[in-house]
Amino acid sequence: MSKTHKTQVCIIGAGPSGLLLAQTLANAGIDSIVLDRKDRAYIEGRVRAGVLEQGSVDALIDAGVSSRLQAEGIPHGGFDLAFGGVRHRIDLEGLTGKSVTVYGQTEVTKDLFDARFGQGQSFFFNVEDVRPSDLKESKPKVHFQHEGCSITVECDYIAGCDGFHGVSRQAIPADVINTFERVYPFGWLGILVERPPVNHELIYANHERGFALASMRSATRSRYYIQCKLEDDLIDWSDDRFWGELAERLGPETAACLQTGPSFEKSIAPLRSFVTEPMRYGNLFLAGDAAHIVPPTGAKGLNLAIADIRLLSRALIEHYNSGNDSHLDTYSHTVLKRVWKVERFSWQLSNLMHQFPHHTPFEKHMQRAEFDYIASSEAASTAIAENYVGLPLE
Ligand code: RFL
Ligand code: PHB
Repeated sequence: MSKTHKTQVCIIGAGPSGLLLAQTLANAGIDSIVLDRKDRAYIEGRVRAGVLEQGSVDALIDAGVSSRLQAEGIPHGGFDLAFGGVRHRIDLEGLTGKSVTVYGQTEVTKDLFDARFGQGQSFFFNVEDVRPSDLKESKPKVHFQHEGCSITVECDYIAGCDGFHGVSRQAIPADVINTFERVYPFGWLGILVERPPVNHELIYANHERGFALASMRSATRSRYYIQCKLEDDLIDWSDDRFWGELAERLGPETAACLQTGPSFEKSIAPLRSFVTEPMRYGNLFLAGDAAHIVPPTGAKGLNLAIADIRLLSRALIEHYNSGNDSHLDTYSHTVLKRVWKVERFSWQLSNLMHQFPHHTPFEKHMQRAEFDYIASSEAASTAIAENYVGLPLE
C-alpha cells in the first residue's frame, strides 16, 4: 500500500531540534509532520545533556513548554574547574550577570512530546528507509516505510533534524557540501545514580588519570562522567571500579562528600567536533546534531540545537506570514558564524580538561599554564563564563 500526505514543513527527527521546531511552528499556525526511526519511549529515555543556557530556557518559555522546567530546573550561578587538585570557581553570575539551568534533555523531550500529543500533530514513529528527494523543487518530498506502507510526504520545506547519523545531511550532493571534523582519542563514560550530588555546582576536573565531571539532575540524582579509552567496554566498568576512579580524579577533599550507590544508567560516548557547510540545500534545512557536533565538555550540543531552531523557526514563520525570505536566505550563514564560535569554545575546554595520550611534557605544561592563567585572571575567567552562559544568537 502507498499513501501521500501533504504538509508545509516535513521534520525528519523527533529529538529536541525536531520537536521544538514542530511546537514553535504549530504555535504560529504552520502545519508540520514529524518522523523518527525510533519511538517516543526510546527517544525520551536517551540520557544526554543536562545544562541549559538562558537563551534555551527563553526559547522553551516562548514555545509554551516551560512549566515543569521553571518549577524543577535548578539555576546555577557558577561551576568549578579543577586541575591537579586545585579548584577555581567560574562565577557565571558575578562575571556575566547570567546563570545556567540544570534540567535534563530527557525532561525537555518529555515536555515537548506532552505539548504536541493530543493536539492533532502528525507523528510517524519507527519509520524506515527515509529518503528526501526533489530538494531543489518547489515541492520537495520525503519517502519512507511505516507499518508496511510506503509513504510520501509532499511539503514546502524539509527540516533535517535527524542527528549526526541521520539521512538528511547525506541527501545533499557531495560536491556542494564541506565537512570539518576532529575526533578525540578518548570517550566519556557516564552514569546516573539516585544519590545527592557531591557538590551543589558542577565540577570539571583534569587529573593525571584523566578528566572527570560531577553533574546532577536534581537534589537527589547525580550524573557523573569520567574520561575513558575509546575501546573500553561497559562490561569492564563495574560500579565499584567507576566510583574508585571518580573519587581519585575528584581528589580526597571532594571525594569525602561523594555518595555512591548502584548506577541505573551507564554508557560510553565518543567525543567529536564536526561542522557541515552549508546548512541549506534547496528547500532542505539542517539543524542541530545533523549539521554539527561538539564535544560535551562545554555543555553546548543541545543549546546549539535550540539556537538553530530559534533562527530556523523565525525564518519559516516570516516566510509564511509575510512572504519575506531574507532570514531563510541568510539562515546557513548566520547559524554557522555562531556554530564556529561555539565549536572553538568546546574544543578549547576539551583541550584544557582532558589527558591526551600523545601529549609531550611541553603540552602538559601549556595546559597547566592555561589553567593557572584562567585561575589568576578575571578577564580569562570572564571569557570562559560568557561562552558557558551562551553567546548572543546573532
Ligand atoms: P538528536 O537528539 O540526535 O535527535 C535526532 C533524532 O533523529 C532521529 N533519526 C532519524 N529519524 C528518521 N530517519 C532517520 N534516518 C533518522 N536518523 C536519526 C533519531 O532517532 C533522533 O530521535 O539530535 P538533535 O535533536 O539535534 O539534538 C541534539 C542533542 O541531542 C545533542 O546535541 C546533545 O545531547 C549534546 N549533549 C549536550 N548538549 C548540551 O547542550 N549540554 C550538555 O550538557 C550535553 N551533554 C550531550 C551531553 C551529548 C552526549 N552524548 C551522549 C553524545 C552529554 C552526552 C554524554
Ligand atoms: C550532564 O549533566 O550531562 C552534563 C553537564 C555538563 C556537561 C556535559 C554533560 O558539560
